[in-house]
Amino acid sequence: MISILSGGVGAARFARGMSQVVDPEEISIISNVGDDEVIHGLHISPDIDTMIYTLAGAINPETGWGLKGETWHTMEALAEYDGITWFRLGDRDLATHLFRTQLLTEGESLTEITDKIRKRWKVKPRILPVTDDSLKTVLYTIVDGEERKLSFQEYFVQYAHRPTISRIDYEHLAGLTATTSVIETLEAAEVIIIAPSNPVLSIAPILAVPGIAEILAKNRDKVVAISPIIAGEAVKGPAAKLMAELGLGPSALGVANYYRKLISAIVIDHKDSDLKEQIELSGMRALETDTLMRNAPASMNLAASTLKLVIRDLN
Ligand code: FO1
Repeated sequence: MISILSGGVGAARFARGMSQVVDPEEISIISNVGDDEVIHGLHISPDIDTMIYTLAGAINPETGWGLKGETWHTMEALAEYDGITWFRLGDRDLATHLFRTQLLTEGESLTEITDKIRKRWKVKPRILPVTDDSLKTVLYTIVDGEERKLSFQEYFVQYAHRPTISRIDYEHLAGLTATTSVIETLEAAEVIIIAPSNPVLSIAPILAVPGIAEILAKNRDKVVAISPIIAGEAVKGPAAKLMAELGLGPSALGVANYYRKLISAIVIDHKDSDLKEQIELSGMRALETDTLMRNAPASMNLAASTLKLVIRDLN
């Protein structure tokens, strides 16, 4: 059984590769929900939807989010009202948000609803939101000498991750719990993989949920991460910029150090071979491979190499 701690686009491409190298029913994806947002009264779960659409082969390949062949009539009509259109919801994608919101209103949990959405798209790996409670990532920036709080999607989409970030926090942590399915799944996992997602934006909210980091630390020999940073740059999004702003070191070494207490091994790109020795001196094994998932075979290769690394460690 393989568990993958996941953010959005990078994690989804990796999970697609993994589901081609092992039985997809052996895979459980533990999804970040810190990016979730309510817009137009609709509950949007971007990381869950990106994962489901990617595994279903329905993702828009250009953006990495939303559906391919999507139409935008609703957004066009909304623009006529001067409504909120900076967060673009495609016509067919809207059905997912309407469905999720309706069932949440009727009292179903995000875990139950995610499973229904997964089945509608005939996706085999289980997709588990890390919590059914509300968990919100918020980012702080300084504007005119004053701290200003941004929601995740305001930072990421509305301001195109341009603001300099001084700190990141998670709202509603008090009293929040991981779901029983997540705890049981992680406890039973033979291998736990931290996907090549943004460590501070996508993985940190999962690790902030009480109990999760403890399970990883306890099973450190089974936990491996894949660096989303190659040669000091993020493949997509602001991972390198944010890690630099937060003083964490925008490199595969920075990623390894960030996860040090939780992982026994890390997969890095060939381009970062000069960092291998330093990572290994910090007490982790490092495997060099091609980590850029430019197409489906590249995702499969990365998944296979990652598995080999942990399985060799376990034997
Ligand atoms: N990302 C954008 O850059 N612009 C958008 O308008 C946008 C809309 C959107 C709608 C539904 C959805 O599931 C995801 C969407 N994303 C959009 C992507 C998303 O907000 C981020 O990529 C993730 O939250 C980061 O993991």
